[in-house]
Amino acid sequence: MSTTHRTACILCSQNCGIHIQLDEVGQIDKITGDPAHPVSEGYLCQKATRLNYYQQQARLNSPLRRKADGSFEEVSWEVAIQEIADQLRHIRDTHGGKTIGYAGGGGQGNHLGGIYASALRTACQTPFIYSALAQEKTGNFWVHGKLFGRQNTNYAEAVAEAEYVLIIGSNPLQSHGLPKARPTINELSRDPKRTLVVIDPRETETAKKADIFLQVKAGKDAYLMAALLAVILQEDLQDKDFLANETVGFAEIRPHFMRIPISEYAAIAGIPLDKVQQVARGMAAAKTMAIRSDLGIEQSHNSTLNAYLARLLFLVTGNFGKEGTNCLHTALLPLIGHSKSPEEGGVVTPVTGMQGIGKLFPPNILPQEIDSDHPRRMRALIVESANPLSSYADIPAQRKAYAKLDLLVVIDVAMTETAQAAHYVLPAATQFEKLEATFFNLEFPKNFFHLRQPIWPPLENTLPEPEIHHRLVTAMGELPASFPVLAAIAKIDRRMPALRLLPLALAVTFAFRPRWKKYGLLVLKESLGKALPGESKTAALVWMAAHRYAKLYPKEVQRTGLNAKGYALGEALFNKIISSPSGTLISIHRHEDHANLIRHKDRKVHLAIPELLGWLDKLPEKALADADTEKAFPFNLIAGERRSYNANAILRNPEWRKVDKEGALKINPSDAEALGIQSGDWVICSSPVGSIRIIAKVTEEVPAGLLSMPHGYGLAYPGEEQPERMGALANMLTSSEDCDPLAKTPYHKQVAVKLEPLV
Ligand SMILES: Nc1nc2c(c(=O)[nH]1)N[C@H]1C(S)=C(S)[C@@H](COP(=O)(O)OP(=O)(O)OC[C@H]3O[C@@H](n4cnc5c(=O)[nH]c(N)nc54)[C@H](O)[C@@H]3O)O[C@H]1N2
Ligand SMILES: Nc1nc2c(c(=O)[nH]1)N[C@H]1C(S)=C(S)[C@@H](COP(=O)(O)OP(=O)(O)OC[C@H]3O[C@@H](n4cnc5c(=O)[nH]c(N)nc54)[C@H](O)[C@@H]3O)O[C@H]1N2
Ligand code: SF4
Ligand SMILES: [Mo]
Repeated sequence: MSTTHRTACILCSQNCGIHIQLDEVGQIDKITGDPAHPVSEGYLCQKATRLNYYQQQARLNSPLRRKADGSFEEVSWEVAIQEIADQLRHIRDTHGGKTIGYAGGGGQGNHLGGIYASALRTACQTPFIYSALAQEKTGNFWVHGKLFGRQNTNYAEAVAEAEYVLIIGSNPLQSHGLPKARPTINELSRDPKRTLVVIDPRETETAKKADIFLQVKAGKDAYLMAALLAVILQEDLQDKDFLANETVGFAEIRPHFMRIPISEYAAIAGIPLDKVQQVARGMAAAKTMAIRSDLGIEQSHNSTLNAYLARLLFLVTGNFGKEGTNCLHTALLPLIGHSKSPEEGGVVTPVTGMQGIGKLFPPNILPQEIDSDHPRRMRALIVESANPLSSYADIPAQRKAYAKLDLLVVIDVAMTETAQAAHYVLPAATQFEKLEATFFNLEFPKNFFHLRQPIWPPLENTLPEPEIHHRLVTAMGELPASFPVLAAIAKIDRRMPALRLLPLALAVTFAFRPRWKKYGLLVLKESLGKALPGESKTAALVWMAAHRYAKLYPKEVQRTGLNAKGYALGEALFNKIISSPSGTLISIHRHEDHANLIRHKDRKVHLAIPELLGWLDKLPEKALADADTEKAFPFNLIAGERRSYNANAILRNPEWRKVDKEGALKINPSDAEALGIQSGDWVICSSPVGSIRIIAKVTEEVPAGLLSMPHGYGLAYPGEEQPERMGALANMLTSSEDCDPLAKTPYHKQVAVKLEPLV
């Protein structure tokens, strides 16, 4: 008999709700959109229908240990866990916890494991989480800390409602990044009363839908955004009421824009002056405006400054906190934290002295943190649900550095490039074999959460990550494996939650065993978790999060239809979540309360960021410096475009791709002609770091001098004999040092390369 299961797509942060239909033998028959999902409402893109290539891929199914000759041998879980735990304890006790690093923690569909990993990090005494987010969003987070008071404030963009929409450095028709991206953009494009402006150096699918397309010179967005702001302020078009009532610091920022030579900056950005004026005036005049930005300005020159300027554009025009604009949102559990600056006593890394942003550290400094003579260089690295040797910058430098680690542990579902370099590889259950969720619930005014039940049991000899972390912590001697008394109390507690027996029992336990308190999440998993129905043990975390959220936002939670108060509201929210297989609303906010989400004490936006205003003032000098360095490697490569058939490094079997199997390098016809290259030719693309072989596609989509290759290609797969069918790894070309001075986010969108035909 066939069965249908409700879950979510795990290939991008939208996590669209899906139905997976299984045939009689339990294999995937059909994948369709789930109309009951509160945000995606049945929407799907072409990638989701290929999820069988995730669940049915060549899997890891035994812990592996590296032998002296470099090959791997299978070992039991007991042996692997004890040996890893002993080594971690030894490194911690000999060199200090700060010589241990943790990388990854969750991709596009799985965040529970990474949160349970906090217990392992506590046992290791390390504050160092290296994350993919710290190679894209940390510049934004730093700016949010200054503007809104905390680095873990974030905003939703009302692209579906706004009258005027500016998309800068993003291609939602391919990458999504907003709910139901394709119909949303198509509707906006068709509506004569609304305006879509796209800023991109490439004529993308989204740019083709734009009313106004500003084909900016790659890496020059800071000049363009500064010019847009300068037009608004020099023509006195700013929203004076909003600035007076809801912000502070406008008088400080204004002079920096009043002196900007608009036509010069427009010329540097490659945009005619009248277009700059048209867009600036259009934004100022629009009743509502939303701005959506992404990697095109984050993994790009002036990254952190870009983040600031993009936000100032909606702030000075008063498009913040109102319907149809950019609005802060809440989160069931924030994905990130807030790091103190080094001056305030915030932790910095031993070798490079890098500060945390949002409690995260940037992958770009990893090679230097490891490959060093510093006594507190990194000696152990635990990689979970990430593949640094494909997705972090500068694979050659990383490879060299990882060889110097005393311990590299990889927790993954597949034999990745990073796993191949590890001392131990631990096989995880897939995201459809365990309870899972993401904290990509980033919406306003209505926010939601989707807890997904497993469809299959874990493949034999694999484990869900929370179990792996618990076993490691236990083997390190930090915590028992189980808590029978608490588990018994939890059973009663679930029958009569109003008595609050479990919180009381936990408080008493931690009073007698203070050491256990810092592992509270694991204790909760083994007590409350065991009393939850089905395979929901790790929902203990969601229980905690639901109580926290209901306490912080009681009215907003009640508006979703829950008639309870205080502790009972937390219970009601938790029950709503675990009994909603398609996901459910967790809050309904009101725009009139929006200012409460600003974390500065005065509930105002603090516009002035002196560090970035200083950076803005120096842009003219930077333009001159850039002009000198563009000779030896004459092309500018966009190293990591989102296309129809790439999904980060999640799907490894190249068969999953229906088109663009080799992951072509796009090149303008004039450049192709000058080099004697035609579509389908193989070329060598080199940077100062390394070189790749890649197939060329001649297209007007990129202007002369610009090249574009996809992200997520070049992954090894068992049985795949022809390496060219897998495409090329973009990060063979990127340098770990080519990054933003403040956030250390890589310049993946501006990699200087040269090209030669392959003969
Ligand atoms: N199909 C697919 N979708 C995905 C993913 C995937 O792997 N595949 N990954 C997901 C993830 S993790 C992320 S972070 C998002 C990223 O989503 P996006 O940021 O939208 O995707 P990208 O294609 O990397 O880059 C966006 C755009 O930046 C443009 N760009 C390049 N250089 C510049 C520049 O100098 N200035 C400006 N203004 N634009 C520039 C590129 O031409 C491109 O159109 O996508 C998510 N969605
Ligand atoms: N040059 C260049 N580099 C880039 C980018 C670019 O545009 N250009 N984009 C960057 C961006 S925005 C991002 S987000 C990163 C993404 O890069 P990563 O953070 O490395 O994440 P993924 O590519 O999603 O890889 C996820 C890994 O998780 C594994 N996995 C899947 N399910 C599970 C599971 O349930 N448990 C465990 N333990 N493992 C699992 C997969 O097999 C895969 O190896 O890449 C970045 N790298
Ligand atoms: S890849 Fe497509 S179907 Fe999957 S979550 Fe993203 S937008 Fe939805
Ligand atoms: Mo990303």
